[in-house]
Amino acid sequence: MKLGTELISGRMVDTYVMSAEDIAERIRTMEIRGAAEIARRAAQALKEDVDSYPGQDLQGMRSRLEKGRDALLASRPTAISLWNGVHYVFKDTSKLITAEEYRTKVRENADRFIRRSKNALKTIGILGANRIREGDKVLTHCNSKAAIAVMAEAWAQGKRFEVYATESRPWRQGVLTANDLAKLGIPVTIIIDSAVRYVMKDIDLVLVGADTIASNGAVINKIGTSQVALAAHEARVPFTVCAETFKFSPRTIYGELVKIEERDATEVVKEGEVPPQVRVFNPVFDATPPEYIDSIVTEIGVIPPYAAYQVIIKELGQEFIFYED
Ligand code: RUB
Repeated sequence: MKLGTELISGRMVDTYVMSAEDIAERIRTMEIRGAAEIARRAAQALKEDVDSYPGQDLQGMRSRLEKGRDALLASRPTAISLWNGVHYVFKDTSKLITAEEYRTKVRENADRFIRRSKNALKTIGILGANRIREGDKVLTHCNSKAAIAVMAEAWAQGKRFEVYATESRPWRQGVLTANDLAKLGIPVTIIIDSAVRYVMKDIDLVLVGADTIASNGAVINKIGTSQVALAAHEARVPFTVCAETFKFSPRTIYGELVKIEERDATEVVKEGEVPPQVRVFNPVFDATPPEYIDSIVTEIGVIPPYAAYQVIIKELGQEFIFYED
């Protein structure tokens, strides 16, 4: 959609809705969702913005990208993968002096981030599949592509098992999960979120994804995950998280608390369904403490949650944290 015209490099140029801002809006409204997917789409959007920027004005190019970056970062506050992805795109760009160098670097960074993230998903599938045994009953919560990759790989290897998928109110991502699994031929049963403890006695393994993993090993994922973990702990069912290393949060090393997104009341109750004095609280994610987590399947191996700090330092690195050198 054309927005108007703008003076760029001394000439009037038609301007269009910035693709990064457009993608940010689609992320905010959850048209694009899932922690890894939003990060990859954000990186792709920044690459497209730098590609479509007309002219060779480095300052203008930087400002355009930074505007897109800010919109993307503001779109959903909890998933650190989004933050890691966006910052990865700007890695080593601050000292570049020509627009072409900047464009090339942004492109390379974005491509590398997307490639690494997609490869990580495949490796997680292969490593995680070892955790599923013939005849297992697996329970999953929400819709995690990483958890689904594990189940898909185990199924492709010929293991036969079945899955319980929680509905995951209010967005009902469990319906997406059930569809994804059904397409692969995996038997799946949807349960409402409050049925988790009731079915847990029959479950052999819990597999969930993550939006953020803190330096102390706590896993932040879809609201209700910590209740699933508690029920699994009580029933001595291994609770396994499937997450690429871009889900680990360098920011938590500096003591920062993970911001839990709260969304609109109308996602929980329809307008007019309750009188105006009734408050609705709609937190979207929660934190599962490391003591309830058996292991985290990453692309660099299956690790205990307590290894989170080492993963952050080794994989994401100090210089990455301070990308603005
Ligand atoms: C999705 C959710 C997923 C994680 C991991 O929440 O909590 O479990 O994002 O997903 P929402 P993936 O629907 O609010 O984005 O493994 O696909 O990255």
